[in-house]
Amino acid sequence: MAAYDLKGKKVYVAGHRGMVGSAIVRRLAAEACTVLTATRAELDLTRQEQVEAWMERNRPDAVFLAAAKVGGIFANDTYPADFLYENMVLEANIIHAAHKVDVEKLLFLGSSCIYPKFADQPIVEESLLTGELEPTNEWYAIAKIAGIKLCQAYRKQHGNDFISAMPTNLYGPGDNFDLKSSHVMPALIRKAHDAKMSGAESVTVWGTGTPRREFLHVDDCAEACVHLMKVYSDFSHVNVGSGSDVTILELTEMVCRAVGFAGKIVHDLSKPDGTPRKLMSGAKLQGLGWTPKIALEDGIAATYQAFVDGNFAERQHVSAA
Ligand code: GFB
Repeated sequence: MAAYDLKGKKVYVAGHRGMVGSAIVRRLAAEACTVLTATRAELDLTRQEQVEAWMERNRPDAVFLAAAKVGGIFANDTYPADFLYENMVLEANIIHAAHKVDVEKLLFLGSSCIYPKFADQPIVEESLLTGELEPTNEWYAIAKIAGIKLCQAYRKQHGNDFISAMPTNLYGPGDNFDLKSSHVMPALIRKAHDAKMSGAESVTVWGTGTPRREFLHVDDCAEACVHLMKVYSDFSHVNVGSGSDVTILELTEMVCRAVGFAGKIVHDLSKPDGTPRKLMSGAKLQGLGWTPKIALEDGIAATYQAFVDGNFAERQHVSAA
């Protein structure tokens, strides 16, 4: 398989303000390429004419499609229309426009929730579309499956070198710490931190704490995406994970240790558990020469530090205004 060289290339990162897109931009600083970005005010990715005009003007050689409407289990379950519509439209706009301006290579980012709720573990890429989806996030999953299929369809019909990567549950700097819309990791960091600061006796965890999740630091994910962009060119999507999972209760205990909160953990059983387990097989990506580097405990400690620094910077900003 011929390697794709990023040297001298114009590389568009769609979604550069998000956690994944910003990590890809950080990682691309080590490559001899020019990174292109556009803010939401400059380019609304849900408007087809704007996307096509921007692509025509800027003519990127390569595209990382990291733009998406994302959220945790509660947001996914509460706003199904937003998650389905916005993701389908923006990925269709970008992929079609990339085809029209002859983008040499495009990497589309999906999610491990594309797989059936009760898929055999660890989940191999071939499990796609072999069973019912998890109801709390089927809308987002359907949009992401459509993205994979678009890349495959443009490869099959037009020969475009469009590939897809399916990351597991990601965390790291730049995450969303809003308790209603966030994923579990930033939510637990915020809750444990607030409990420590206020001297509260307990933190509340949604659901039973028994679901298992696989977590990957976003810098590892960015590294994997750049690696795939360089070495992979084929029809199938590729899983991007850490290779091991923990229960939500174990995760809560790890976060509490990192934050320094020693109180009780209580459960809010009115909130959903979601899928019982989604540990992906990383065999395909390993076979392509990539393994993750950041251990979960180290990643949590670094993310907590970034959260504290961000909170501090925000307070300084407010008091200076
Ligand atoms: O991270 P999370 O929202 O996403 O939730 P999913 C993971 C697990 O953590 C669920 C539990 O069992 C939650 O009930 N949990 C415990 C919490 N406490 C909390 C909390 O305070 N906040 C949150 N958010 N969860 C999402 C999908 O599924 O994962 C998306 O909805 C996407 O489509 C993303 O695939 C990666 O892993 O359940």
